[in-house]
Amino acid sequence: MAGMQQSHTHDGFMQGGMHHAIAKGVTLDAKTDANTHTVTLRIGPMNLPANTSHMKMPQPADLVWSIPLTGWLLAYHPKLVDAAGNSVPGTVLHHVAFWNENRSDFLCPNKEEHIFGAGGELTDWVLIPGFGYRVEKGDQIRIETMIHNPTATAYDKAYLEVTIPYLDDASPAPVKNVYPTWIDVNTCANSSYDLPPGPSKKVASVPVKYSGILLGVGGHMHDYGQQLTLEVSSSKDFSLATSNSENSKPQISKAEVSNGEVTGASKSAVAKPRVPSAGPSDGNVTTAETVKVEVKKAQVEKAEMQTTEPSKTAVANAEKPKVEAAKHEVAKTEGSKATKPVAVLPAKTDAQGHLLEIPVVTFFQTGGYPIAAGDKLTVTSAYNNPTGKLLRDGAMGIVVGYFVPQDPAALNPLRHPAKPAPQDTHHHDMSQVPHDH
Ligand SMILES: [Cu+2]
Repeated sequence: MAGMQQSHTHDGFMQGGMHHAIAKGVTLDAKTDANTHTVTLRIGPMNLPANTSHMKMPQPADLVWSIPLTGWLLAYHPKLVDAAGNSVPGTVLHHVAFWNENRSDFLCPNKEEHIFGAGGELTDWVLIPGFGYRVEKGDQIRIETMIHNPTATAYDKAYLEVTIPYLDDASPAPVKNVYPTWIDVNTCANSSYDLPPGPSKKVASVPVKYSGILLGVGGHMHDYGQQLTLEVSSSKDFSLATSNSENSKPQISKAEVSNGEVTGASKSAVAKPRVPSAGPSDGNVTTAETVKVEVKKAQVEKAEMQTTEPSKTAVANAEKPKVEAAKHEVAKTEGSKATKPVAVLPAKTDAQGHLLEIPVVTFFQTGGYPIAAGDKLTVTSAYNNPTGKLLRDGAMGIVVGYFVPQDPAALNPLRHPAKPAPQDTHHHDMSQVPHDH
């Protein structure tokens, strides 16, 4: 039937290597309201029997949203509802990931650009005034959805709804391009990793090839997640980094966070970045750096998984997660590199360790967190798995940020034609494909 024509399954980076039965009849409905400049995506219906792991749960096939406009997507507001519109708890969403098949990721060019993601925490990606994600009409956005139900309540006909405000090219206010930044403890490979019992930490670094600023970061973890940490290593002999590393003092002191939104005074006292073209109020391009946009394998340094003491700063069961500043500016130095904390994101979980929320920390109020070409971003993912068992593909640790390049054109060459969709009938076991035509 028609629904199957729209869907196809890649070995996506979120669920690559895992083989799930395909849930029947899950479709994507996209409504564009030109008056309110809002797209509403609705994925469903999904049936969620109680106490069912993601491996046992039939999963929606990948769905493709064809972008209906040329302009900018400004924010992503996800929620789960049932057929009657009642709220369904976010914890049944294992994760959802939006990938632009027409662009390569700037940190991991082997991947598609990951434009939006959410898990049980249902992070609400708020609008950042003056910034948006550039899309062109016809861009193919592949949507991977994975569900599970760790609760004792069954949910029938649940829908994932994502509301996306946009501006099109006819809009009077120009918008600066912002790029999703996906810093994964599994580097540029599939995001899932095996979660050992007890406390564990996984660390990885990725080099950045472009100078610019981070406007904010959030994160994605699974159940039993405790904390994500992002650090930047600046090369002292890089002129931009040198000036910044001496001036910027990120102090994210106890911003109150609710529903993923920083509601209190976020005192991220980051020094004004010396990134002339990337500041929100300055559109002049004064420096054009040499940009290499070769789509090569990203050079990624991977750290071994190691079991360690539980992080003292994790406040996994606190009523309100506090975004605490790391106590020192320079955590460590290695050769000419100085490592500085960018953000600490403590996970909020329920009494059983199910993930409820990961905070979002924003820097745009203070001009953004400066990143220089050649810097290295390091992400650390801390878990505490109380089940006593190794959980296969049980964990993810991803810090997701918004990056504004110093040279707005630098990332344009990452655009490319979408790969043709594979024919499902040739690649998949037909027993897992609905035969409802
Ligand atoms: Cu995930």
